[in-house]
Amino acid sequence: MSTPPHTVDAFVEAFLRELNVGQGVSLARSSVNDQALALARTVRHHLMARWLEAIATQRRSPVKAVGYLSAEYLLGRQLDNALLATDLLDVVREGLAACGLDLDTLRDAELEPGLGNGGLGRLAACFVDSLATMNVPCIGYGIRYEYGIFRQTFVDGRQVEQPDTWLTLGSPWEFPHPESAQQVDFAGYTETYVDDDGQERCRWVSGWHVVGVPYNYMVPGYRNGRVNTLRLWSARATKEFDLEIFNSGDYADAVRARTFAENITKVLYPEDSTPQGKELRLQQQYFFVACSLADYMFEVLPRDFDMTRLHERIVFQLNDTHPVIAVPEMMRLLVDVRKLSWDDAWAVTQKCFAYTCHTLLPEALEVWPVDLIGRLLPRHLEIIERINAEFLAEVRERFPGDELRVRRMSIISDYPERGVRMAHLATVAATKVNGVAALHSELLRDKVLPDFSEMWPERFTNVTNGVTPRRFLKQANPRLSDLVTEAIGDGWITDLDQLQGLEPLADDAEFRARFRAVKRSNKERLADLLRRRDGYELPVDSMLDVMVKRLHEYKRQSLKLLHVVSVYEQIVSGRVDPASVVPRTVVFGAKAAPGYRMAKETIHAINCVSAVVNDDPAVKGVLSVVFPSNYNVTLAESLIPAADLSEQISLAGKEASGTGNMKLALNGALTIGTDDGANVEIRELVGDDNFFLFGMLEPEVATLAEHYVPSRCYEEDDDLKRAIDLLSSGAFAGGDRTAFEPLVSNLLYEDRFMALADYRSYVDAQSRVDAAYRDPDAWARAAILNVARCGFFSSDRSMRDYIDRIWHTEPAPAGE
Ligand code: B1H
Repeated sequence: MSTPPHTVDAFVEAFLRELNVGQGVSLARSSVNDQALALARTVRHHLMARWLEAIATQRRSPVKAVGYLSAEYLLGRQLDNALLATDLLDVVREGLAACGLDLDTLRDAELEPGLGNGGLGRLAACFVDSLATMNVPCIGYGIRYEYGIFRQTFVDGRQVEQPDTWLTLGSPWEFPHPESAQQVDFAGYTETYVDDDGQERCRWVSGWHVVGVPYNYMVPGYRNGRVNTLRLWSARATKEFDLEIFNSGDYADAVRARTFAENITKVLYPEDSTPQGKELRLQQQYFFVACSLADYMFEVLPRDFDMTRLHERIVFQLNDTHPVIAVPEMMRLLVDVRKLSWDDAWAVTQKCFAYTCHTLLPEALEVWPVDLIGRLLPRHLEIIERINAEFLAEVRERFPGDELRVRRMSIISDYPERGVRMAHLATVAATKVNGVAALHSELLRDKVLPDFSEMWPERFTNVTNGVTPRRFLKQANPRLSDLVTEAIGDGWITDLDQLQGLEPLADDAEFRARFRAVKRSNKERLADLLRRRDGYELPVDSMLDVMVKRLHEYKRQSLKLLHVVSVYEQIVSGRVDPASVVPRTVVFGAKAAPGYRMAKETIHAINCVSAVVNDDPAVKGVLSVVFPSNYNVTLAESLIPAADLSEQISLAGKEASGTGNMKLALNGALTIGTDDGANVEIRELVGDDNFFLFGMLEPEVATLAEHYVPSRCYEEDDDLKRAIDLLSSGAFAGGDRTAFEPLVSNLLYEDRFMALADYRSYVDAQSRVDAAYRDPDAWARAAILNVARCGFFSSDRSMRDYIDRIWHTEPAPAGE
């Protein structure tokens, strides 16, 4: 198969054929959806030949591959990415115009696959993009959720979740392969038996099973001809279920059984950082890793492959603890199925896994009840118990007589109930354990897993996160990309350090003027979108102050809200002359987990404040607050390029890394931020003068935590008191004084993430922001330096670090 020619005529011909033959409609009678599907299919043809080639080469060649195991991939729209990778943008725009069609309209018809919650899922998408661009063989394994992250709507300012029906009109980017389905067992019991050569062995007699059908997605590298694969699994009822329907008197019951099986991949858990002990979630986790390991070990590798050499062909990266059940699953496959000895199997398994931790919040470390694992995966529980027994024997040998340490380190905890600590299991099994930013990796070593890092210091490492410059600069910000390319050439697209070449231009007045014009036109583009999408009037002349991320108390959207209320209060009370205020538009974008009460209260408060502020003539032209609903990758691509100020204000020591912080800085926003996560590295690189630092440092946080009384901050700071009093006064809730009671009480009497303690420092830093923004030219200079100095945050660099420090893989021979 060959790649179609890169001409407008060839495109038009292929597009019309797809429309007529693929969709079965004429151009004249086709709907936008018909056209969008036909367009996608036409574009994907350009990647097809390369894809087949990459798959064939990988089967033939012995190059070690990366198996990225992730419960989430937040991919964003596929069409733009494919146009970029194939360099077809101009051809397609022109070809469609010749057919009387508009590319942007068709683009907007695509619903993004929202198969992730936030940063962790988007990181996985950036990583597979980078690996393809770097020509490194990788299979991304995950789950094809029928409903991805919920669609957020606001009703009376409150979040209401709607199902994300991204598949209803069909997804042209996926390729189902039912012939490669895998069976996945659950429940039942284990028994010993004597096999043919007289050996006593164990086997698992399962209670029920489902099949996993893989759906392949193309992961194109940037104009390098490589296409890797993302393989997402979908659960189906097995033939036995069908037979049951046939035989059963109770048809409805049998159909229910089918639904039960297919429920496994029905919906993404809309949780972020607070996993709940949901059985279905454990089923999802096991389902996808069981499919993935069997797929790689028994389908991708030759049938007779010597499994003692498995680590020469694959390394599985565990994206947080969600796929960690893969560890006992690999042991089961090697010992029970392939009949390796336990010791040989463990030696290989330990070389095949590496583990990335993404959190510092203790409640986000998954612990599965032993009872649940025993019921759902009885053989895996036995395997975990044996791994633990051998591990604890090693601990006792290293630290004789230290039974407290043994209890702290045990994979199985006793309290509050018997549970399997998945982070411990991962750490015991992994060749390497990494955090996602320098500070996070340090805290991970010293505070989260100190006993483990003492025992195995060489096992711990850091890989600072990164973001793909293709999607988040080249594609999302075409105007800035063009300006950069005109100045330094286009090598930055695959070698982001080249942005350093912009440094001298920060001192070039003409370049600064052009940079400012780009920012402004990005704001205009955003204003157009928000007008159509949410009915907001975005003042394009004001500072665009952006806080976009999942809603979580540790991220402290409430602190940002207190700042907004303070500014508003000072103007309406007459203490500050509006003419002296730097005009600002504050943009929030955030989804709250549906069961997260305080997060939802915060959303409600932001919307209520927004409604009053935007309607008050006293602050017109000076302060406005916009909160477009349903923040997702697509919206991020319009918002980030328009931002002036990036809010990264988590309590120090709580945000593992952050990646929005990188995207915003790379697009020329200045950061106001705490000394947390990757902010630390951003500040080091861009320089103190080009970053607004505030707030306690992590050690201060740890000290204050011992005696923190938030209400004292309220009593002692007059501006804070006025802001909180105004919030409680009913002024933003039609006179209802109880409207924000849960939020306000939480801040005054609990404030686990110390928003009030950092308030003074934060508003002072905001005054420095205002002062800096008054000099637009100096601001532009600082913004350009942010762009020039953020090359480090390319996910290509992250991948290089994983390769050097963890995977030890190589790029595939090109075009073999
Ligand atoms: C991150 C998660 C997460 N850390 C549980 N942990 C989830 C945990 O559905 N769940 O149960 C979902 C997500 N997500 C984020 O990962 C960190 O908070 C960010 O700081 C980090 O940048 C990102 C990528 O490393």
